[in-house]
Amino acid sequence: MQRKKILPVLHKYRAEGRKAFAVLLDPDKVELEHFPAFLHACVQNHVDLFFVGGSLITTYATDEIIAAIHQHTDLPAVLFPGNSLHVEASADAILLLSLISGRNPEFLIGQHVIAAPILKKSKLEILPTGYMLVESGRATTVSYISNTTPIPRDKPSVAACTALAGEMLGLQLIYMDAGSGAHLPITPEMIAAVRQTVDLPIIVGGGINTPQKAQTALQAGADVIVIGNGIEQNPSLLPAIGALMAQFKTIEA
Ligand code: 1GP
Repeated sequence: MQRKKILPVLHKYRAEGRKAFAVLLDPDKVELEHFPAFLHACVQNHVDLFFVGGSLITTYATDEIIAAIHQHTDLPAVLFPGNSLHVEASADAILLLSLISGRNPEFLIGQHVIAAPILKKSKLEILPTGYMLVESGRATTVSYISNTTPIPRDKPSVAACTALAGEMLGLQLIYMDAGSGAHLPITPEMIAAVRQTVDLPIIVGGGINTPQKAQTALQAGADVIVIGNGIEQNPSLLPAIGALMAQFKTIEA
């Protein structure tokens, strides 16, 4: 994916039956010394875009990470913010996340009001995203920080109705997230239920740490898979997922 508007590219991919691979970069975990080599490996292994951020950031090296992405790749850097402090204008786009699985007004609209004038001044592509947190077998940082209850993992219809409401409200993407480092990824049944209910591109992440789990999510209807922890803990996962993505691109493009 060249540096161009992201939403039209995701729609084009979806129309062509292609899938996208996003690597989540947690600014607290990126080692800048080894980062260029990692970025080159991402380019070689069919990564389409980077998500940068998380619900809690302590190092504030996001600008350096984005600069390195732009220096070493042509891939877009998309902010995955935890709150309005996490806006970084040098990125290409921002997932403007409304936490529609929760009932905390601060993450449905509050932080957005604070960020809106800053975003308006920036050149960031705004990606209005219905963010749905799904129970994953243990408490996650995002659930704790956002003070919201995830959707029970065995309730696909709750997820489907939540995504449908998000689509009706005009959101442009759905992000189904089990949370970073989730023990259990989102079930294919839940992904399929959302896929059958909305036309929007669907991003799926949280706990995808094997090619099989990635394939399951993609075959259930994910348009974009997001992997963070899995690659941090097991570098050989990157080429394994790259090989999987190559299959999807070759077979279905
Ligand atoms: C978390 O979806 C992302 O918000 C990625 O999760 O770190 O578990 O891959 P992992």
